[in-house]
Amino acid sequence: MTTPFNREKIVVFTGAGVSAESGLRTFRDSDGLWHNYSITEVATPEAWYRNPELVLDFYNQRRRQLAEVSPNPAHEAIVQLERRYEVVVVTQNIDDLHERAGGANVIHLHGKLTFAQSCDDPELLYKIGYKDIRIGDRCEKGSQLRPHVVWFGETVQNIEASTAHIETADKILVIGTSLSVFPAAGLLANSRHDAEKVINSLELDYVPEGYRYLKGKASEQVPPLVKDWLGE
Ligand code: BV8
Repeated sequence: MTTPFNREKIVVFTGAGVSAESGLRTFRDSDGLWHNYSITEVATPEAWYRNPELVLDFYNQRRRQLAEVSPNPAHEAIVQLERRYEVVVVTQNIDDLHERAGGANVIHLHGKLTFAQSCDDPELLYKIGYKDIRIGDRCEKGSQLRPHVVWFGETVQNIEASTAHIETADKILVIGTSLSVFPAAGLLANSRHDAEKVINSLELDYVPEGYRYLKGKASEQVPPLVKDWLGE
């Protein structure tokens, strides 16, 4: 039962697959990012210390590409849910497509490509949009800037806030993730037993217990589900 003031809550948990049709490569699909680079070369602190130029170039390329792409119908459909529900997007993605689609409440677990971070003080963040980060770009305390991205072996952000939202959600919609990265994927275990759970993906190694599986492309599967949830 919903009233204007205590609308039902939906948590939308997304991974790289929600942005695939916008033209951003996923990680583990056949043409995925990790097939051209190994994680240990570009997405770990050790990679940064070993070869910062390679790491900066990896993220500069992705940031430049992000400037050229747009949200797709899946991102846009998620925003439509805000007409009737309290919607919280918890994303593993570092792109800004949920925000550019108009999402009001987007929580990033693995950082944001459009921000740079001080190497000395991780709290020091600088909005850089789609600009490159170069060796020699420094924070106000004089240390080198790095991508504001959670690398493997680094602490994931916003875990507490995300857990609190998932625990109180009436519906959980998972889109475009292989659920292979932790602790992010483990957050879904906090959902209420009686919450409605739907997962969309092109393919899945396993369908999590209690989830209805919408197999197919996000831009084809998510808009009809949203229309159904909006009673249209
Ligand atoms: C931590 C930012 C410790 C960088 C990312 C062994 C077992 C379990 C865990 C571990 C382990 N060994 C190590 C770990 C921990 C490790 C981990 O999980 N490793 C994995 C690889 C096993 N985790 C960590 O290191 C985390 N930190 O644990 O710290 C710690 C503890 C205490 C104190 C201090 C430290 C940090 C992990 C964060 C890493 N950073 N991203 C960047 O983006 O460059 S992770 C990266 O993978 C992205 O965030 C991405 O989102 C995420 C998950 O991938 P997906 O989004 O799911 O993408 P994927 O390609 O895998 O799947 C795409 C899906 O979409 C597929 O299902 C496909 O079918 C579908 N799809 C494709 N197209 C479409 C589609 N669906 C719909 N429509 C389409 N069109």
